Amino acid sequence: MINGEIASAFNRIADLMEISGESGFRVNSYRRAARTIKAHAEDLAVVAAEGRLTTLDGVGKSSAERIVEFVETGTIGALAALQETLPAALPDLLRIQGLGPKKIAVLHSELGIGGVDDLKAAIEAGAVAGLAGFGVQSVKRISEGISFLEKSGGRTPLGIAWPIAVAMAESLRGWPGVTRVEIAGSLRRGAETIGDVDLLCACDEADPVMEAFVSQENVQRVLAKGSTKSSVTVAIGNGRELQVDLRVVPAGSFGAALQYFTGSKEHNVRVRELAVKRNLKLNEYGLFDGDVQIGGETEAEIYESLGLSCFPPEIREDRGEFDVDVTPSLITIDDIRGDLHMHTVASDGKGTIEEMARAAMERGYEYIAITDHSKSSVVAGGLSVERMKQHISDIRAADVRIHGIRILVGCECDILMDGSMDYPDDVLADCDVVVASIHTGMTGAKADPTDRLLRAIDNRYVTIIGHPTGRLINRRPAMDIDMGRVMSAAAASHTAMEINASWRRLDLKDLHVRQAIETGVMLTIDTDSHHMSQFDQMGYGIRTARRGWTTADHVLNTREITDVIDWIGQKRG
Ligand code: DGT
Ligand code: CA
Ligand code: CA
Ligand code: ZN
Repeated sequence: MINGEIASAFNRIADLMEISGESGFRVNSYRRAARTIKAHAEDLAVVAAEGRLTTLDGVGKSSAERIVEFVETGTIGALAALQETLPAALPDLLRIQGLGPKKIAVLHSELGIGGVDDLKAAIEAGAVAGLAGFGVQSVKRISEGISFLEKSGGRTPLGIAWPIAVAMAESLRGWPGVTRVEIAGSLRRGAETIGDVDLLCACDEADPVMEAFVSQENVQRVLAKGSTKSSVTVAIGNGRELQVDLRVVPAGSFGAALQYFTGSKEHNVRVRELAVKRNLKLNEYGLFDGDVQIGGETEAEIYESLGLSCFPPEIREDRGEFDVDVTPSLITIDDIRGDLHMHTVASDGKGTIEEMARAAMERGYEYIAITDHSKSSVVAGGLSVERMKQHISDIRAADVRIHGIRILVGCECDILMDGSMDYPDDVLADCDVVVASIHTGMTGAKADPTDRLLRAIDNRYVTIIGHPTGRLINRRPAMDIDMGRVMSAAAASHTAMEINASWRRLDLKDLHVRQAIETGVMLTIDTDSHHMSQFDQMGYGIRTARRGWTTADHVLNTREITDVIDWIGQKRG
C-alpha cells in the first residue's frame, strides 16, 4: 500500500508551506487530503489507475495530479521545489516536540534561524523568549525537546527498519549465485531503534551482487561500493534516510561474520576475551588455533568451541548472559495464543469486531479482547457509559455468532488525573479484561504518574496496565515513574503489565521487562491494533520481551483461555 507514503508527503508539503509563511486554504487542503488518504482502505495506486481519485473526500484536481505523480515517479516535484527554497536543516526543527510549522516560520523570519544549532544559540542568548507566541514555558519545552532529540540521535525505529531490511534481504536472496543472506547488527538483536542496517551475504561472485544491491529501486544514495562492502541509504519519509550496509563474506566464514556483525560490541568484547583465555584467536573470519581455523562456518560452532551456548541475538548485550548456567528458553511468537488490547470502529479503530476476530483467527489465535477507549479519550472516540453498555452486548453477541475464537469483552479505560478510573466499577465489572492506561497529563507537575498508576493497580477490576510509561519512541519521553514501586504493587495485586508491541511505543521496554520479571510481575504482549494489519506488530513485542529475558511462562496471553480467565478472577476475588 502506497497510501501512508503519499499521506506523509502531503503532510510534509503542508508543513513546508507553513514554514515558508504560507497559511490558510492551500495548506489546509493538503492536510485534509492527507487525512483522507491515510484513512482510505483501498490502495491509492489502484484508485489512481482507475481514475477515481477525485471521488475521495478532500481530493481535488491538483491533489489528484500530485498523487498520480507520486504513484508514477515515487516523488512529488512540488515537495522538492519547496525543500529548495528553505535552508536544508530548517525542517529538522519539526522533529522537536513543542515546535510546529507556524512557530518555525516565526523563528526563521524573525531570527533567521536555519537549523537546530541556530535555535540552541538563540535560546541561550535569550532571543527566543519574548517572540510572539513564545512564552517562558514554551521555550523551556522546546529546550527539553532539543535535548530529547539529541539523545535519540537520528536512530530509526525498529518497525521502520525491519520491513525495509527484510525486503532487501529477500531480493538479494533471489539473485543468481547468492547462497545466504542474513540480517545482522542491532536489527537482528531486536533493538528498539537502529543506527544502520547490517546485511551479510555469501555468494559465488561479489561484484554483480553489489551492483544489484546499489541498484535496488528504493536506494536513495550510494555511499560506497566495493567488492566486500557497500553502503547505501533508503528514504524513510519526512526527508530522512536509513543507511544499509552489505558485506560479502566467504561461505566458510559466514558464521563468524554473523557472530561478529550481530554484536553487540560489548558482547563481542567478552566473547573475544574468552577465546584469548583458551589461547584461541577470534575475528570475523573464524575461530583460529594458531593458523588453523577450528570454527566459523556456523555461529553455533564458535560459541560451542568456547564452551558457551549459542545465545539468542536479543540477549547479546553483556547484561549477564555469560553469568548464567543455563540460557533461558525465550518466548517465541508461536507461544502467543491471543491478544488482549485492540480497538474497533466503535472508538478509533478501523475494523469491526468481526473483522478483528477473523483476522485474529487467521493468525491462529484462540482468543482476543476488544478494548475500545473510555469516555474521557474524546479525540480517540471514547465511549460514553451508555454506548459502552451497548458495545458490551455487541461484543457478547459477536462472540456467540463467531465460532472458532473466544472474544472477550474489554475496554481501555483512562486513568484520570487523580488515579481514579474513567468508568464506574459496575461497567468495569461487566468487562472480562480491563486495560488501564494514562493518556493525559503525562508531563507537567499536576499529578504524579506513580501515584496514578498505584491507584489504578489498586482497583480490583484493572487487569493490565497499558503502555505503562507512555513514551513514544523518538517522539515523547517516558513519564517519570518509580518503576520499583509500581511493579511491586502490580506483582502483589495480580495486575499484569503490558509490553505494548506497537513499534512506536515498545512500552514496557526491554530493561523494564527484565525488572518486571525479577519482581514477579505477570506480563502481556499486546498489539494495541487499530487495524487488522497491525496484528503484525506482535513480532516487535516478542523481540522486546526476548530482550528482557522473557519465557512463555511470564506472559499471560501464552496461556489457554480458561487459565487466563482464572488468573484475572484471582484479583477480582
Ligand atoms: P547500531 O547500528 O548503532 O544500531 O548498532 P549495531 O550494533 O548494529 O552496530 P554497528 O552497525 O556499528 O556494527 C555492527 C556490529 O559489528 C556491532 O554490533 C558489533 C560489530 N562491530 C562493529 N564495530 C566493532 C568494533 O569496533 N569492535 C567489535 N568488537 N565489534 C564491532
Ligand atoms: Ca547497525
Ligand atoms: Ca553498520
Ligand atoms: Zn492507549
